[in-house]
Amino acid sequence: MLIGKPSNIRSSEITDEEVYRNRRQFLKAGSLALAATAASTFLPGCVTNAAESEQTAPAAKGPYDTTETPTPYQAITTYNNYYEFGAEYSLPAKNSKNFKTSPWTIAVSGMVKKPAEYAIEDLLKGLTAEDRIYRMRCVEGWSMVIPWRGIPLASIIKKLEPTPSAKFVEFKTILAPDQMPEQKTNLLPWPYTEGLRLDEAMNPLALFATGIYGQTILNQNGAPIRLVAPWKYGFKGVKSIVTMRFTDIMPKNTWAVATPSEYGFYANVNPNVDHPRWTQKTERPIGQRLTLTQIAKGEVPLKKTLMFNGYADQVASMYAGMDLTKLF
Ligand SMILES: Nc1nc2c(c(=O)[nH]1)N[C@H]1C(S)=C(S)[C@@H](COP(=O)(O)O)O[C@H]1N2
Ligand SMILES: [Mo]
Repeated sequence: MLIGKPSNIRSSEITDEEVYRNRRQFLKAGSLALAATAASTFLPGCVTNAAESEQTAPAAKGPYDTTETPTPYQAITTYNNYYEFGAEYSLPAKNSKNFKTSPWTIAVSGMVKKPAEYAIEDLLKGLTAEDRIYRMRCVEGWSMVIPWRGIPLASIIKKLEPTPSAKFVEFKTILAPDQMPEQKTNLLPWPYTEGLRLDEAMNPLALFATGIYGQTILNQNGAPIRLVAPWKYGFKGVKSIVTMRFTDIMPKNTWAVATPSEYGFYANVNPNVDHPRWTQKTERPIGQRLTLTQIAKGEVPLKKTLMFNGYADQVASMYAGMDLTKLF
């Protein structure tokens, strides 16, 4: 998400990414060449390399997994959108280091039979986390492939027993200005708020994620628990959730409140509906390996964005008859 023009941010952000990719390429090329000539020599340069690739990408196994190559763990954990910790992609990893995620409670309220303030352990007790490799697409035009570990949101909601009148569920991020520097400013209306229609929340794709690459989710990615709805733009994925409220009125989500002409409630990934200031037809995968020529020429390969981010088979029926150019 972004307030200014993407071009304002892109140049600096691309530089960081490219410096990183470039360095990896040199490390890799260097270690391979050395390994070929002196196979038994200890290579100090490779230590960093090994540490960086410690998290090996899992292979697609389940029916919901994409077979696309996961984005490197390093990129997933250093290129983040989490405005509470800074409005630049590199800042959340730096500014969220001391964020306290335990003890953690989630307050459940509204049209539900089991409202309570739950310790996260109690809310998740008896439920099984699953590994899912999902494509993720940000409204700003970048994408990642993330191996999540998470609890299907449907199983949490079933346990809470919404009443028949509940049509939506609203989620809020923690309000902790003492720990989240940007919450002391009016960069956005705090706390960050998102919502789903109840049928969307019950869709088997929706997760409450607690891990990435089989590791406990890091603070910059929304620890201890965040929403993942891969057919929607990234901003729906509200992080560090402390409330779930069941309601019959469509929740007012943060970005739709902040910039209603640009962002709506549904936020379904849709290559046919441009953002008022830029296209949604293509996307730029983060962490892709570029050649030095591509870097020099600033040619970043783009991918075609798919309707519902490629999840049409699982989700399109939920929007039958809706005008998605108006309900964006
Ligand atoms: N609380 C909170 N949640 C948030 C955001 C935010 O600024 N604050 N940014 C959103 C946006 S725009 C995106 S693209 C995703 C990015 O998640 P990631 O950094 O784990 O990739 O988080 C979403 N969740
Ligand atoms: Mo985003």
